[in-house]
Amino acid sequence: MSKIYFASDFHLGTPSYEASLLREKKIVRWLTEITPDCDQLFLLGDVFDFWYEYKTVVPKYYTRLFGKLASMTDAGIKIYFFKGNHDMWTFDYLTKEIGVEVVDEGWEGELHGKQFFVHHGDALGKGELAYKFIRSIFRSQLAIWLFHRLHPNAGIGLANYLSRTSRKKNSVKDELDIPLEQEYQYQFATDHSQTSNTHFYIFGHRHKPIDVPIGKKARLINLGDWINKFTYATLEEGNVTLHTYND
Ligand SMILES: [Mn+2]
Repeated sequence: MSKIYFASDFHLGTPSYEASLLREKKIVRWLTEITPDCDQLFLLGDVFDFWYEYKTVVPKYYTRLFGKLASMTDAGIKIYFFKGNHDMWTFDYLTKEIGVEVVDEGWEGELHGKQFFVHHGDALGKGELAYKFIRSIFRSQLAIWLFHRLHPNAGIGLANYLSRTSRKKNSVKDELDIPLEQEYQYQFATDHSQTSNTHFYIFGHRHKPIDVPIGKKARLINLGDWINKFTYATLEEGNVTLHTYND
């Protein structure tokens, strides 16, 4: 029986080259294990702690992950690669070389007869106006054009610095044990479900594994992360469940 898999927030590249490489190998072991029954794979963003591709240059890391993902797409597995806030500068390299479909914002559609709303999970809903403003600048053609002008050693150095700063800020937020009703992803799904027939809201970004009902017929799932939680979700026979990978 084929399954659909969801995972998010690997943040490869952090906190150090060595630690990231160990996690990358673990991710690849997981991908090898799921390949026999994996029909589609949704990677919900922040796969990389930083990603940027120049016209002729990409960061010189992640060969194991790329090789594994390429062999999966070669075998006919559909892979969606969502842009997170750490790897929004994903252009056509991953599509061309690895064969994944890059998703710019969110994905809505039917899977196994159920309606899905899938998103990295940042910049949803009404709040976070300052963040949304910065996000739109970073995603602008002008920012991309300017970054393209920098030598990769300078550009990637700067970006790694910015990425680290952003993660420190976010990881403080992660630790906050705020009540569910105050989680903006929960608020967003609750509002959204009033006027839609969505069954499953699947998000990453918060690094906080969550599986809760939204109203009477929907559920919100946050995928957690692969920094220290190693959590992922599966869709099997119309039902989504959260799992932890232990190897
Ligand atoms: Mn994120």
